[in-house]
Amino acid sequence: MLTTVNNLIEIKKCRICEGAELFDVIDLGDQPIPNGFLSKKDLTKKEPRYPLIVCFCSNCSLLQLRYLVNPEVMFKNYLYIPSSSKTRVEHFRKLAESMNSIIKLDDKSLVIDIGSNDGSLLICFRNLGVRVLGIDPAENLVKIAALNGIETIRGYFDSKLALKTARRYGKAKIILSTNTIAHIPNLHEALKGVSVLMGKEGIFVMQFPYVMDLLDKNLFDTIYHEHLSYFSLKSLLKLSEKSELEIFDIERNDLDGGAIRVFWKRKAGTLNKVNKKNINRILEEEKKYGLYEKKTYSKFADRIKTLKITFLQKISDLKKNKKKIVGYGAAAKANVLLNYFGLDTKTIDYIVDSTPYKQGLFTPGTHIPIYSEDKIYNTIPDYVLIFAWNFSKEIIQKNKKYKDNGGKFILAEPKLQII
Ligand code: DWN
Repeated sequence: MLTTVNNLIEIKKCRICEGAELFDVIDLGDQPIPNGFLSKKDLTKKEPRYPLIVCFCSNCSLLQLRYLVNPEVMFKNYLYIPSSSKTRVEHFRKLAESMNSIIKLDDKSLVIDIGSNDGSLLICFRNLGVRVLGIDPAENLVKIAALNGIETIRGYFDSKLALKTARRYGKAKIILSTNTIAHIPNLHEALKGVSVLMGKEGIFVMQFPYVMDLLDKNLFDTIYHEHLSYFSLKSLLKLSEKSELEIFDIERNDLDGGAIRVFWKRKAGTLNKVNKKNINRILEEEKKYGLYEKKTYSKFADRIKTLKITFLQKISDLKKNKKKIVGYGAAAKANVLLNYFGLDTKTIDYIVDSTPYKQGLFTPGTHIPIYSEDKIYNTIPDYVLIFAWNFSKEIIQKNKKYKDNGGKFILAEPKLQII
C-alpha cells in the first residue's frame, strides 16, 4: 500500500517481494533532493525537504527507501553528468570493450542505455561502430546528449515506452543500466520493459553500488532520495522469479566504492550459460557477511552515528585553530553528508566542481557556493574535504601542486583520515 502526500510516497511493502516486514535502519533527517542545486535568487525561497529513511525487508533482504519523492521533482532537470570524471569515462570504455567480447557487435547491433545522461557510455559503444540509443527523463540532458551526437528518447523507462521504442528502432542486442536501476520505482515493470525491448539472444547489464560495500565501508552518503533500492544478489534473484529474464552472471568491481555488475538473459534464451559458480559464491559471501540479518544493518546505523560525532569533533578542532576548509566535488552524496552532519558556510567556505552546470550555484539545504576547480589555487585553503571520495585518487593526483605546497586532504569515508 502506498500513501502519497505532496510529491512524496510512503511505502508499506517491499518493492520486490511485497513483504510487509520493513524495518527502519537509519533516519538521515529531512533533506532537500541531492541534486537540487540552487541559483542565487532561489536562496531566499522555501526549499522543500523530504524524509530520508532506509528500511530493510526481512524477507528478500532488499534495503530500500521508506519515502519516495516524485521522479519529476528529481530528474526533469538533472545537473549531474558522468563525463565530469575521467575514471568513470575510462570505466565505461572498458565496459563497452568487455561487452563486445561477450557478445559480438556489428553495425546492425542496437545498444540501448536506460538513464543515458549525457551519452557518455553510449559514445564508447558508438566508437565500436554499433547503433546506439539513449533513454533519459531529463530534458536538459537529452539536449546535451544530442550535442554529443547521441539520440535520446525523453522518458521514464517502462514497458509502454519499451514497446514504442522497439516498434520504432527494433530490438536491442544489449540494454544497459549503469547506476540507474536503483532510480526506478517499479522494478517488475522495468524488467518487463527490458524483456519487450531486448532481442531474443540479447543481454541486459545492470551495474550499481553494491550494498555489501555500502555497509562495509560506511558509505552512508550514497543513501539519498534518488536511490530507491540498495540491492543484494538475493533480492535480485527474488526479483527474477516473476520475470521472463534471469541472471546468468555477476561480477564485482571497485567503481563508486564497490559496485556489482549483473548480466541478465531470457530464461528461454540459449546464448549464455548460467554461471552458477559465481552466483553461489556471491550468495555465500552475502550470507557470511550477514546481509540477510537485521542486526548487520543496526550495527551499520550505529557506526554512522559514531562517525558523525567523530567527524564533527575533528572539524570543530580545526575551526578552533582557525583553519580554512573547502570541499571538493559537489556530488549528490556531498549534500547528504552536509545536511546530515549539519555543515554550512560557517565550516566549509566553498566547494569546487568540474561540472560547468554546477558552477555558480549553491548546495541544496546548506547554501555553500560552488566554483571551478582552480579556485583552490587562488585561495590556498588549509584543508580540502573530498566529498567525491570515489574519485579521491583522481582528485589528489590532479591537485599534486596543492599537496606538494603543504595542502591537506580530508576523507570522511571509508574511514576518517587526513592525507
Ligand atoms: O548514481 C548516481 C551517481 C553515479 O552519480 C546518481 N544518482 C548521482 C551521481 O552521484 P554523485 O553526484 O555522488 O556522483 P559522482 O560521480 O561521485 O560525483 C562526483 C562529483 O565530483 C561530480 O560533481 C564531479 C566532481 N568532480 C570534480 O569536481 N573533479 C569529480 C572529479 C573526478 C574531479 O576531478
